[in-house]
Amino acid sequence: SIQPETNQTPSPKPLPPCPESPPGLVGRLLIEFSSQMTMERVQKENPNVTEGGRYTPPDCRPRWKVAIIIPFRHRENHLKYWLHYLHPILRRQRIDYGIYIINQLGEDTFNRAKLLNVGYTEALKDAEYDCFIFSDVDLIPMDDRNLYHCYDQPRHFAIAMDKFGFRLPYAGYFGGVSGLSKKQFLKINGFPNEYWGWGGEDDDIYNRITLNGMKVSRPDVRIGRYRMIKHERDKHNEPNPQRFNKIQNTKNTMKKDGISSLTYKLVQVKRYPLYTNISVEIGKPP
Ligand code: UD2
Ligand code: MN
Repeated sequence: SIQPETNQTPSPKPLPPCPESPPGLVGRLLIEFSSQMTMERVQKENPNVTEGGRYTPPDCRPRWKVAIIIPFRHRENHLKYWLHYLHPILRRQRIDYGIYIINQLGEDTFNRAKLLNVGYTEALKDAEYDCFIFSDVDLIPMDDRNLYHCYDQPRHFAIAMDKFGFRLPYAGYFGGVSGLSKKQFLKINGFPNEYWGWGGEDDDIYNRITLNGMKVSRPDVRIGRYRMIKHERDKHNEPNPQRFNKIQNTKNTMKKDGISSLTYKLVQVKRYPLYTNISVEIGKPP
């Protein structure tokens, strides 16, 4: 007969929601950067990550779909450690995630916040993410209870870094690793595009959050600990002398300058086993 068959495949059992505190977390972790790291090794360690650096827990339904966005240029060695440590942590945390490396092409002045805006835009072309975590490539959490998903308020994850004596350097600090839901990100018009070079962009983002009536949420100080891989200041990322002035003006600039005004040239999207690399031209300071 040509009748379509019914009951061919039994529909899969609906998965239970992922637990709020995932079992199998280990707590405090030993993080070091002295052993040799190779991409081959990291790939072997993470066979269940799918192409482009995607993963979804097999045994539960995650509450968030998380794009992890990393601003990048010439930090291949740091990236290996980041992938080595983070993939297993995120898996234990039962996070549904994709890893996006946003690579600034050329040698003009670096622009971290603009790259993060690009990451937000490009990740959404890939999947319906509703949570965005923005991480430096050189920052590794020292505790897997620091859960990489979104919260009721914009989240600051990297609150206790080794380089700051494991304390928050100042109350309005929002650098290193932060996370916003799609809704929170759009509410602040994304991040500024006009901070070229080192510094200030994280303070501008903090201002956007508070000026829009939100407040920053943070983990417990014993859990929000991080190691930063030691490094020199990169070439073409000199401290931005305009940063002190600019962070006084967020209230006036944020409506015009942000995700609404973002322009860039997408050059290449390349999917590697453990991450997606997005290479872009973002221009240079005026
Ligand atoms: C601090 C903040 C960082 C940001 C920055 C000021 C910490 C731990 N982090 O980082 O979030 O606010 O100050 O802009 O305090 N990068 C490259 N290639 C480059 C330059 C930068 O990949 O040539 C990326 C990379 O992901 C790096 C990040 O940008 O981790 C921040 O730059 P940094 O590590 O040089 O600055 P740092 O450690 O002072
Ligand atoms: Mn750094």
